[in-house]
Amino acid sequence: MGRTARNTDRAGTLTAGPGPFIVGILNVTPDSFSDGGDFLNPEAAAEHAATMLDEGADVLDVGGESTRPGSDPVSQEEEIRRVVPVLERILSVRPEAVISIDTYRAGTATAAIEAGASLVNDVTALRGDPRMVYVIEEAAACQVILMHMQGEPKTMQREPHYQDVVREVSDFLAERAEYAVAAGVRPENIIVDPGIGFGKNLEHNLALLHNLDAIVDLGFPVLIGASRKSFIGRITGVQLARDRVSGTVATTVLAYERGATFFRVHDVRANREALAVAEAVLHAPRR
Ligand code: HH2
Repeated sequence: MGRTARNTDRAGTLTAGPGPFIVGILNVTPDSFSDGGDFLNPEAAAEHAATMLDEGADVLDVGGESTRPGSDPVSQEEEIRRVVPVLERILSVRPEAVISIDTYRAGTATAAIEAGASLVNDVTALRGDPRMVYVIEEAAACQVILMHMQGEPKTMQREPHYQDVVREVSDFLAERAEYAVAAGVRPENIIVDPGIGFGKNLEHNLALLHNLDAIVDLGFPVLIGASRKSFIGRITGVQLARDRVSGTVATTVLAYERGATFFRVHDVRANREALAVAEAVLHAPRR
């Protein structure tokens, strides 16, 4: 059996359990906001991947283009050149790894699926490349993360504006999920994400986290990607992104209590431990 088939079989059962699932971030980029340049070479990337798996990551999200505010896009060729050797390397040493590809380009997703990825993390929610929905639909067991973003990375933080951020984000995600299903994507393969920090100011991020039930009520598993983001620095005063672990853990626990089940994080161990404690408390009997 080929690697794709094996991984997609496993991906099909990934969300069958209740979670929570930790998605470890692996940025193969020179310019990501907190770990840019750390894992550009496939060996260093595979080593970090193995550490995250050992610390309890359920999925590894591999990205070859930074989407931080103000970032510039790279070409599809460059993106593929960055991520495919890393996927191959990880799967050669850890064949059990479940890998997500963080891309909005159909060509990159196809190359990554061929190399063994079984999830596609699309920050444009299938708007970035009209062929993407068919890539997902054809790889029948491939899961897709549909994320909300207002604007595009280059300019999205200039003046994000909403009448009602919670309603607008949940309506958008409902519409994108409907679009995917109409094109043949299986509903059970869809994960939705409010896109913390993507065209949102502090107040917008807090409103989404506090009212997460509106997104959970859409009926799809919800992913939260708040790890080390600048709104945590705004609240805590912690300047260095890699030092924002405690603030990140607070978002993980609160979002889990509100029904999110996927957590895209840099610091796997801290978030895994916090979730274990949160799960234990939430499963204790109530009187
Ligand atoms: N955030 C980032 C990138 N991809 N994908 C989803 N689904 N949700 C997110 O919140 C999300 C995401 C940005 O974080 P990071 O990968 O650490 O940085 P960069 O975009 O600079 O590589």
